[in-house]
Amino acid sequence: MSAKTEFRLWLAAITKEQTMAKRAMKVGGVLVGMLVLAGSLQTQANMIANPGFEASTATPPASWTWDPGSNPATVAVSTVDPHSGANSALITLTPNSAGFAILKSQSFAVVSGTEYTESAWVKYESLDYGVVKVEYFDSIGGRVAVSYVSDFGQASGGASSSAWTQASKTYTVPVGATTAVMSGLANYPSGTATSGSFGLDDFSFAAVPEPTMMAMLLFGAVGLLRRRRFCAALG
Ligand SMILES: [Ca+2]
Repeated sequence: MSAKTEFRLWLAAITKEQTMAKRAMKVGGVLVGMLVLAGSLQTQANMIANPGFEASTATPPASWTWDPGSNPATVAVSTVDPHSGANSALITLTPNSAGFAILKSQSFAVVSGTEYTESAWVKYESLDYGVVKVEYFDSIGGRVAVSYVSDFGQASGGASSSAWTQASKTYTVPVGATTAVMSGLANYPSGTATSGSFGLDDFSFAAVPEPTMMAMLLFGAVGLLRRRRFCAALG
């Protein structure tokens, strides 16, 4: 082989390497873009304001409404053992004959027929009954439906859970609903306890990504990966 031919072959190999590298970078970039888009679909749409009680330590928590009902219950932003970040909300209960204390999110817009994931993290000590729920309202403020995400405490088989537990479910917004409010509600201490508590953190109300969008992203990613492998095999 002449030096000239050798040089030509070497040049061709280098050019091919560069092309492959550029192509891989392009494919990699598109993949990263898709992953970012998929991630944003998952995280962008939490409709709850101040969902993790991180805005401040003011009482009641910023962007939330507190109604102790007929209970001598209190709410505070606690810095002790949050589920995430620095803060959580803590409802403290003392014995009382009846009534519910409730911490409500700001009202937010919903689209009827759309499926959402409703979720929050809770922990509870000496609790008779606590619940995480979402109430749905029509355009003139009439309540259309209530979705009970999960309930806790003695009435549900366990009065205490010092570990954080997630309440989560998917729910399709009923016809006529235009807004919703998510809340944590608790009543009195369990049994003969003189006080009880219901801790809340990381509320989330987010649309479930549409299957078609997720499928498109998945097919795109698989296609690009196959092309990348094919190119690599050629090289
Ligand atoms: Ca938090």
